[in-house]
Amino acid sequence: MAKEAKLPINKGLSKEDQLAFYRDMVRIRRFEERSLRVYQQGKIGGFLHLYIGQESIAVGCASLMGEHDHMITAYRNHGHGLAVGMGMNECMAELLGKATGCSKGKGGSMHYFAPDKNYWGGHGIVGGQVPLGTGIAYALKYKGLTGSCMTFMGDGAINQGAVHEAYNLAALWDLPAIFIIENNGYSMGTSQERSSSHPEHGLAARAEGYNMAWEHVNGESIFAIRDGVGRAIERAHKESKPTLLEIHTYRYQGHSVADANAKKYRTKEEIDDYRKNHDPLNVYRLYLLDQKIMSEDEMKEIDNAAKKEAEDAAKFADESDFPSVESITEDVYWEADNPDQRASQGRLFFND
Ligand SMILES: Cc1ncc(C[n+]2csc(CCOP(=O)(O)OP(=O)(O)O)c2C)c(N)n1
Repeated sequence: MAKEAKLPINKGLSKEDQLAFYRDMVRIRRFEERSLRVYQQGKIGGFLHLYIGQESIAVGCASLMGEHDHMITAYRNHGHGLAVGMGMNECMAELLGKATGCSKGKGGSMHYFAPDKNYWGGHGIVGGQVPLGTGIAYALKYKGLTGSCMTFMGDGAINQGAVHEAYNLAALWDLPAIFIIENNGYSMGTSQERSSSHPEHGLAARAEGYNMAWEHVNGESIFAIRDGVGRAIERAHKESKPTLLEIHTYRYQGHSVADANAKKYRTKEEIDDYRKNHDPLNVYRLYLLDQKIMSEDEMKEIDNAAKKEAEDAAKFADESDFPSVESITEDVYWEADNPDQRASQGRLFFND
C-alpha cells in the first residue's frame, strides 16, 4: 500500500486531502450501517443495497472530479451520492420515502440524484445507466466541454446487450466516457465465474473488441483507484477517448439486505478473509497510522462525528413527512411540471 501511495496522481497529496478521503469513506460506512438498522426496524420499503466494502471506489473517483466530470451508477448508489457531497439527511430521508429526501421520497434507496453535483443517479435496470452515461459523455463533446462521465456498473451488467451498444458508440465516436465495472465477484447470488465468459484477462479485456483502452484496478487501495481513474480522466479530457476499468472489490452484505441466502453462495472464510485482509477502509487506516499521517485519536474523532451525523439523519428522516398524495403526478415528466419550458425530442439539454 505504501508503495502504491507513490503512484503519480497521489504525489503531493496534503494531510487534509488524505484526511478527507478517510472521512468520506467512514461517512459512507457509518451511514450504511445506520441505514441497515433503520431497515431492520421496518421503516424502509422496497430494497436496500449496501455498498459496505466498496467505499474506496466512490471516494477515489469523486476525489478526481472537476467542473465538467459527471457520475452515473446503478442501484447500489448511496456511496457515490455521499462521495460527491450529498447530505446524510436528504439521503436517509429518501430511504424512508419522505418528502425531504433527495428525490422527494419518490425514488427510495435505488434512486439518489444530485444534478447540481453532476450526479445522475441511481438506476434499477441492470446496465440501463450505461447508455445514459454514454449520452452524457456525448453531450459534453457536443457542447465542446472538457469533461468526462464515469459510468459505474456491476460485473453482472457486463452481459447486458445495451452495455455493448454503448461501448461500441463510445469508442466509435471517441467519447469522453469512463466505464467502471465494480467487480465485487457476484451478481445477486451467482459468482462472476459462473455468469460471465471472459478471456484470460477478465471482463475489462472485452474492451479490446471495441478498440478501447482498459485496465484492471485494485479496489482495496484508494491510491490505486485514483491512479487508474486519473489516467482515464486524462485520456477523456486530452484525447476525448473512452476507457473501461475493472475495479476488483467485494461486498460484505448480501445482494440486498433482503438476500436471505447471503451466506449460502459464499463461504464464511471468504467473507472473513476480505474483512480482515482486504477491507479498503482498514487498509487505508493502517497506512495512515503507519505513515503517521493521522493518529488513532483523530480517527476516533472522525468516526464519532460520522456516527452522530448518521444518527441525526435517522432522526431527521423519521420526523419528516411523507410526500402529499396530490404530489404523486409531479416529477414524472419535466414538460408537465414546466409548461413554460416546453421542448420536444429532448433538445432542451443540448440547447442550453
Ligand atoms: C435488465 C435487468 N435484469 C435483471 C434485473 C434483476 N437484477 C437486479 S440486480 C441483478 C444482479 C446485478 O449484479 P451486478 O451487476 O454484479 O451488481 P452488484 O449488485 O453486484 O453490485 C439482477 C439480475 C434487473 N434489475 N434488470
